[in-house]
Amino acid sequence: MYTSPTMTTPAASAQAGTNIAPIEPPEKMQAFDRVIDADGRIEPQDWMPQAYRKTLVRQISQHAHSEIVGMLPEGNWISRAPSLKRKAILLAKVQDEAGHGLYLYSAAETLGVSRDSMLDALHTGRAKYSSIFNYPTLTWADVGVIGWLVDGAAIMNQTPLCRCSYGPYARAMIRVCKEESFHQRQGYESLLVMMKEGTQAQQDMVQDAVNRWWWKCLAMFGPPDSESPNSEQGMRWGIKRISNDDLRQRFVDATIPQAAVLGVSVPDEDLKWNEERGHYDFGPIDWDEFWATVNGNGPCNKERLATRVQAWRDGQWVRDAAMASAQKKREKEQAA
Ligand code: FAQ
Repeated sequence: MYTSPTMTTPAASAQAGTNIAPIEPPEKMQAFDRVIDADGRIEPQDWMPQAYRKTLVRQISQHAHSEIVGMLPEGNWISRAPSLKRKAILLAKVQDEAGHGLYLYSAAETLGVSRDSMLDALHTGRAKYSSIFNYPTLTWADVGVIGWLVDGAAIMNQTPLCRCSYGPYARAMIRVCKEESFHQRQGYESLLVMMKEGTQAQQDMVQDAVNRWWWKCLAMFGPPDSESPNSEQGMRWGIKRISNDDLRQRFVDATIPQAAVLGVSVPDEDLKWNEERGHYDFGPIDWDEFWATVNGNGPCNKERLATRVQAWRDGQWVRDAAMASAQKKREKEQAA
C-alpha cells in the first residue's frame, strides 16, 4: 500500500513509479558494496543504488510519520493530566515526538524527496505509519503504559538504527534514542507510583492498560522474519541490524522482569521462561488484527488521519506567512 513520495533528484526520478530494477553501473555498485561490506557509512553526496535510496525513503518517511501521528494518543491527555508535574512531563514528551518527526523528515529530504510529497502520501492514506498509534488511550494509565511499553519497544528497535549504514538516519537516531530513553523512564515511573502508592482502582487501571497494549506492542516490531519481505535486503545493506523476531524476543526478555517489579502481569498464558533457550517463550500474535490495522481498519485509523489532515490545513496560514516573510527578507537583501 505504501507509495514512494515524489523523488526530486534526477537519479531518483528515473526510478520513481517503476518496479523494474534499474541497471546500475557495475564499478559504482562494487564501490558501494565495498563500503557496505566494510560496515562504512553512505552519505547524501555518495553514489547509491536506486533500490537502497528507495528503501531508505520508505523506512525513514514511515518512521517520521509514526512520530508525528504518535503525538496524538498521548496528546489526548495533556489537558487532563492529574498534576502540573505530569502535565509538564507529558507536554515535553509530545513535543519531543514532534522534534523526532522533524529530524527524520530532514534525514529523508537528504535522499532527494520533498517534505510536501511525504506529507501528501501520509494525508492521502498512501503511506504507512506504525500500527501502534491506531489504538485509543482510554485512561491516564494508558499514558504511562505508552511510555513504558511503546517507547520501550521503540528504543529496542531504534538503538540498532544508530548504526545504520546511511549517515543522516544513523545520526538522527542517536538523539532520538536518548530522548526515547527519558520517555520510557517517565512512563515506568508514573506506573510505579500508581502501583505502589495508588488505590486498588488505580492499580486495576494500570493492569487493564497493560492488558490492552501488550500484544499490540509485540506486533509493533513487524511481521515474523519468515514473512518480512524487506528484512533480508535491509540487513544486507546495514539498514536493519537485528531482525523483527530477534528484537521482539529481546523486548519480551527485558520487559517481563520490569513487569514483576511493577506488580503487573502480561495477558499471555503461554508465557514462560525457557531454560534451554535462555529466553521467554510467548504465545501467538494475532497477525490478522495487525494487518487490518496496518491497512487502515484499526479502531482509530480514520480519526488519526483526519486529525493530521486538519492540522495541516489549520497550519496553512503559518506556512504562507513564513514563506512571505522569507521572500520579503530575500528582496530586501537583494535591494541592499
Ligand atoms: N506498523 O518487511 P517488513 C515510535 C510494514 S516510532 C505499520 O518487516 P521493514 C516513537 C512495513 O512497513 C515507531 N506497518 O518491513 C513513539 C512493510 O510495509 P511496506 C515506528 C508495519 O521496513 C513512541 C511491511 O509491514 N518505528 O514508536 C509495521 O523491514 C511513543 C512488511 O514489514 C519505526 O518506524 C508496523 N508496526 O521493517 C512516538 C522504526 N511493521 O513498507 C510516540 C524504523 C511492519 O513494505 C509515542 N522502522 N510494517 O509497504 C523499522 O525499523 C522497520 O521499518 C520496521 C519494519 C521494523 C517497522
